[in-house]
Amino acid sequence: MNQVQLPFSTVITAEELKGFTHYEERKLSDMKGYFADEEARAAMEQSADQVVYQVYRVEVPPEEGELLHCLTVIQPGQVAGECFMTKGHYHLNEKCAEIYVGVKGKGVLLMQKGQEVRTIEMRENTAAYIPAGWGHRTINVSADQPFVFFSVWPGHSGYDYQRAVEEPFVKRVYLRPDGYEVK
Ligand code: S6P
Ligand code: ZN
Repeated sequence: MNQVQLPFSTVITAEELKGFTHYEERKLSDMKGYFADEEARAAMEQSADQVVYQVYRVEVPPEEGELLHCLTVIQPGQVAGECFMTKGHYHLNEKCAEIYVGVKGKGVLLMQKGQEVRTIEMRENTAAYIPAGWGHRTINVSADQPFVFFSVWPGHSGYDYQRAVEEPFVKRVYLRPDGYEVK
């Protein structure tokens, strides 16, 4: 039976989602195999197991008709020049789209469907639409500021992280003296 969902609100800030009920963080040690230079990642983890990104979310039933939402904070940093990023995933339900809204900083939203790859640069107030069926990952392209964004997606989307491992994103994002490069 569906949980009774009463109206509620949270407050989006540049640091966290005030009123969040669940917090998750991904450190360098959780990102084994995700960066191109695995040796560099392992060496960084040994010297300091930095937080790469944090996710603040509110408990909502993961069911059709509900809207899951959260705030992601990606810290500034690079592994051998490759910018800190999320693991990235597909949604199990290929009919579920997603919306990202930039809150602070500068990021790149990388999307992939088959051989097709698209990127959207995100800043504060950018509202980006991830169509159903596209794998998605976000990358912080600032040298020194966190990249923060808010996401909303259908409750029955599900997650497929394994697919993003088996069909890895074909583009990577590197910090450059004059900005960033997607290659
Ligand atoms: C969920 C949405 C985001 C990510 C978050 C962390 O559908 O796309 O909230 O979960 O940015 O990324 P990842 O790839 O570790 O889930
Ligand atoms: Zn998603």
